[in-house]
Order: sequence, then structure tokens, then C-alpha cells
Amino acid sequence: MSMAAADIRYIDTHTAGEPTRIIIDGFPHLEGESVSDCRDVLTRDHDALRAGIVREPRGHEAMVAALLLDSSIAECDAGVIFFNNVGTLAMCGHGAIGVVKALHHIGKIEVGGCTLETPAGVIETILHPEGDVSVRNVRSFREMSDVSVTTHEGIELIGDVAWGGNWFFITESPGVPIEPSRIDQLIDLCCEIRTALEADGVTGTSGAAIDHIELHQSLPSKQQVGVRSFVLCPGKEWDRSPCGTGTSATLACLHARGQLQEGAPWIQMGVLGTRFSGTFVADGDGVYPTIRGSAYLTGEGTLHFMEDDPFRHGIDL
Ligand code: PYC
Repeated sequence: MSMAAADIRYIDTHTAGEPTRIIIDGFPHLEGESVSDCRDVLTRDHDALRAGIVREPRGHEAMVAALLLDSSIAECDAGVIFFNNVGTLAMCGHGAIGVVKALHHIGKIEVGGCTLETPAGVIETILHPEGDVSVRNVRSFREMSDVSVTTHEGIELIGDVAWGGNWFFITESPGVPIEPSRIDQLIDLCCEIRTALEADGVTGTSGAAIDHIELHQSLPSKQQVGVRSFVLCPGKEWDRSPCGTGTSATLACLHARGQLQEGAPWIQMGVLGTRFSGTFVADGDGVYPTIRGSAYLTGEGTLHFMEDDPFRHGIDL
């Protein structure tokens, strides 16, 4: 009889449509002084297990996972490493909202505050009595403004490079409406923008790859201050949620442009029409953003990875 090489216990959630698989037990121990160190160990030693957890046939290409760990920082309730179908993420806003709901579901936290250590830094969350969750993200900032890129099809775009826990290039959608019927077109466009940025050597701080592309379109109603956005994640998957780190990067750019005041409300609507609300506290030329949204439990169970299963490390699509 075949042996299970690993049994991984998980809780599945979605935040504004974007899935998060929260790993609560069974992942090999990661030795490191910080969650950021543990992220490096995960990438070095357990990349195949990462892929098996999120990819088909146990998951799907759009799935993001959140591995819960102990944190060595006294004020943190837990550590968390986020990963997707192609690798790890420094931070994940929708994922953090899902983690808080899962921690509450298993009785680890009450309604109220919960502090988490992520590879990008410490974040402070609040599970509100209404059930939605706020995340005060890591310091976010605009790195470069008015960067010009031209895709190989000759579309010229001007955008900003910003950090919101991940690296983003943010620009207006050049005439492609941000709506579900245009998703294939939006993916192709964002892939082309990412390729053009790479070709032009445009990076974040210290040569970091800009692996998230964010397109904006004005909201139809003049009563709401915000945008509709589309985010291409590392790989070729798009964020079903309005993207928490993308919303954070947007708030940093708005602050840098003087277009939104500290404390003023902001709405970021994703391609599915779901929303995050956002606000920020200014910190010099950067901001501490807070995003707020809702997550829902969708399942829980144990993943098996049998030794004789040819797809125990997922299907590399
Ligand atoms: O919500 O920050 C986010 C996120 C990053 C990648 C997918 N979602």
C-alpha cells in the first residue's frame, strides 16, 4: 500500500472572491530567526510541496496559500508565509483577511486585534464584530513616478512603481474596460507590460522584480472616491479580489501625488465588482495603509501526498 509522504491540514477561505488556503498543520518545520528567513528555507527546501498544495489536482492555478508559523516577535500572535502557484509572496492583503477569519474559526483569536509577522514586516489586523477584517499593512511607498513603457504592440503607458508589501507597476488601463468579459485581454496586456518593464530594466528597490501589474479605471459614480482595478499576480493569474497590497501601493501613490489626504476614505473595486475600503496614515513620503474587506470560510480538511502519486507536486500548467 502507498504511504502518505505528507498530510497537511488546511482551512479554505475566499476574500472578495480570491481564494486563500490556510495551512494549519503538517507542513515541515522551517528553521529561521524570522518569518522572512523561514520563507527562504521554504523556497530552498520545500518548493515541490508548495506547488502541490496550491496547484491542481489539490488546488488550482489561482489559489494562494498562507502557511501559519510561530513568530519570535513577542507582540505577534503568529507568523505567516504566503505563496501561490509560482512562488512565495512577501505579503498578501486578501490572504491576511482570510488568515484572520481562519484563526477565529479554530478558536485561536477573539474578535479584536491580531498581530502577524509576514516576510514583508509586521501587520496589525482587527476582526470587527460585524465579521469583516481590517489590515494595517507594512509601510508602503512610491518608488518611481511617470515611468514610460511601450509594449511590443506599440502601446505606450505611463505609470508608477510602488511597494505595498509586493512590487507594483500601476497605470491607467489603456482603453480596455475592467470587467469580467475582458479578462483574457487584460491578462495579455499586463503580461506585455511586465515583459516591457523587464526589457527596459525597470525594477523596484535594489533590482527587485516588479511582479504585479495593476490597471486602473475610474469608478462610474462620482460619489465614490476610488478606482476599479485589475491586478496580474506573479505568474499569469489575476487577483479575483481588489488586491490588498495593490490597494496599499495605490494609496502610497495617491499620497505622493497629493491626491488623497491622510484619513480620507478610498474604495478599490476589483474586476468582479467586490470592494476593499482603504485609508492611510502618512509617514513622510510613504504611508501606513489600512485596508478593510470580508472573507468567508469555504472548506477545511487534510491534503494527502501519496508517495506513488505522479502529481503529488501538482500539475505544472
Ligand atoms: O491581496 O495583496 C493581495 C494579493 C496579492 C496577490 C494576490 N492577492
